[in-house]
Order: sequence, then structure tokens, then C-alpha cells
Amino acid sequence: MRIDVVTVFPEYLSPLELSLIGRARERGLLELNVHDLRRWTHDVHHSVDGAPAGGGAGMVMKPQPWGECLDELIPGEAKPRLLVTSPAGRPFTQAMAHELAAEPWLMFACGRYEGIDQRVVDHASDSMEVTEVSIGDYVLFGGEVAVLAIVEAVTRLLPGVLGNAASLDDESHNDGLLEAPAYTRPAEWRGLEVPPVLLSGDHGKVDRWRRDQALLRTAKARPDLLERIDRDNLDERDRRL
Ligand code: 6GU
Repeated sequence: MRIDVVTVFPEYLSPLELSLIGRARERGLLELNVHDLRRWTHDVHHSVDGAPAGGGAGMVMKPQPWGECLDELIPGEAKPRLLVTSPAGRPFTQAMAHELAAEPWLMFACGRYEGIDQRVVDHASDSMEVTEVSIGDYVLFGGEVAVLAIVEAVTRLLPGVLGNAASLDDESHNDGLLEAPAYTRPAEWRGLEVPPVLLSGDHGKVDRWRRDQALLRTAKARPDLLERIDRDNLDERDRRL
């Protein structure tokens, strides 16, 4: 997969050189390029923003640098899926991570200030799929941290990135539930025990326990997820819980 990120703070994306994402890049599973939007400014101050039309607080990113940037980075017939970060975007979820992991080319436009002039989105939408995306119901200074989160969630779904792909099946959000709590050795720590069922060696019992815990945990922390779960995916015992 190829990913391009356009930002006025390229250094903000430097964590993408670390750890498993850095390793995926070295191994050629991910090609990632970060671009400084100011490259497409022509004035001495390299200005990328202007006062909002209609008045109000803050600044809006000007369309000109974005337009020239997209023209240069997308010269041919092949188009990326363009993701524009915004607290007003579509909520990013594990389902969207799977959707994005299936794309050959993603391009992220990081909004700063009060966002990007809407005509950038409208114009790009004529020639490619554009999705405004948010990582949650709170406001960040800009989209860079959102891109870190999204790129990480997507990269770990790419074939060959995770050593143990089976762990993808069991994790939180894959079946609409949160995952059961996890334990490791020692069996007793500071007077607290690992739940004995996990040491029983009975895989059927362990699976049932994990399922119960996942349901209880989800009911407690995320009742909204439980509301949305497909009732057909619940067995007799789930329903009683
Ligand atoms: Cl994608 N951008 C900004 N600025 N704030 C956010 C966000 C994105 N997602 C949640 N809050």
C-alpha cells in the first residue's frame, strides 16, 4: 500500500518511522511519503491560511496550496482515496480501518486551524473518492495526530505486518464487542490471582469465560456497542447475561 500525508507539520508524523510501522516500511509492505504543504506556497511568508469568509474566529486553510499540491501529487489516471481530517468528518472505526486497508493508495490532507476551504474537498470529489474523517468527538489542533492513529490502525491490518494474524480475529471491536481482560504469569501477584479458569487447560471453558467477560465489559464501558450488536450473533447464554 502507498500512503501520502500532506501537512504543515511534517515533523509531527515522525513517529511513523518507529516500531512496527517503521518495520513495515523497511520491509516494503508500506510506502509512506510525508509532504510539507508549504512547498506549494509562492509568497515570502509561505502562508497557508486566511480569515474565514463571513467572519468569525480562527483561520481557514486557503485552497491554492492544496489545489497545486494535489495536482502535483496526483498527476495521472491513478487516483488515491483522499482522506481529509476534520472533527466534522465521518467517525473512524475498525470497520473503516478494514475498508481503507483494502485500498492501494491513500492520501491524507491534514486540516489545521478551522479547517480547509470546503472547495478543496468539492473540487477533488469530481475526480476521486474523498472522505472527511474524524477520530472522535473532541477537537484537536489539527489532523496530524488523527493521521497517526488511522495509519497505525490500517497498517496493522496489511498482509504480512502482524506476525500472528490470528490475533486480529479476537481483538476488541472485531465482533462489535470489547475484548476480555488479559493476564500473564505469575499466577498470583500482590495477592491477586489470575482467574483459575484461564489456568484450567479447558479451552471450551476459557472461550466461554472470555465471551462472558467481553459481554460484561462491553455492557459496562460501552452500552452503545451492545445496543448495536446483531442479536443473531448472541447465543442462549449471551442473552441471559
Ligand atoms: Cl480528524 N481533526 C481535528 N482537528 N480534530 C479532531 C479530529 C480530526 N478527530 C477528532 N477531533
